[in-house]
Amino acid sequence: MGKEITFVMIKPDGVRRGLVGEIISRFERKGFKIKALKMKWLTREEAERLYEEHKGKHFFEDLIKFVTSGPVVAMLLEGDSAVEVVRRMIGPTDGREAPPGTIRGDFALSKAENIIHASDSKEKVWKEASIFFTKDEIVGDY
Ligand code: FUP
Repeated sequence: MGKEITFVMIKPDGVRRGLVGEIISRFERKGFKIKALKMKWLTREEAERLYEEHKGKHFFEDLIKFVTSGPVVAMLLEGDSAVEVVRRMIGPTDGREAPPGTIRGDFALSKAENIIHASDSKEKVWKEASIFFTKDEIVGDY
């Protein structure tokens, strides 16, 4: 509860399909404040750091290839219970099962290529954010 920051990344499929504006718009309309925003093409090392917890799993290699296949758009969003609320807005991992109204439910038909990533715990937010942002790239209150 209370004011919180979360990390979100629009994956290469979301960028390629021209969904950046649509996705940012959903978060803005919901009431989240953008605290940092950047487009970046991840290196293999950065991608491996982002998905460290999945190292060794059968889908890891494909996941790294996919997430480094084009630029991504990363952002920090601030708002009440941001981690939990944003996770609910993106929906479950598999786009085929994600309910309509969620970002994955509306735009993804795959488990591997599912448009968007968002931190699933407060502990992960700064670990993931530090791959993209330095402290001075996060804006103050406005
Ligand atoms: P999520 O937190 O919903 O992004 O999902 P996970 O952290 O479980 O997985 C991270 C990414 O790995 C997913 F976005 C897509 C990919 N993945 C697969 O390709 N196959 C799987 O079986 C599980 C995950």
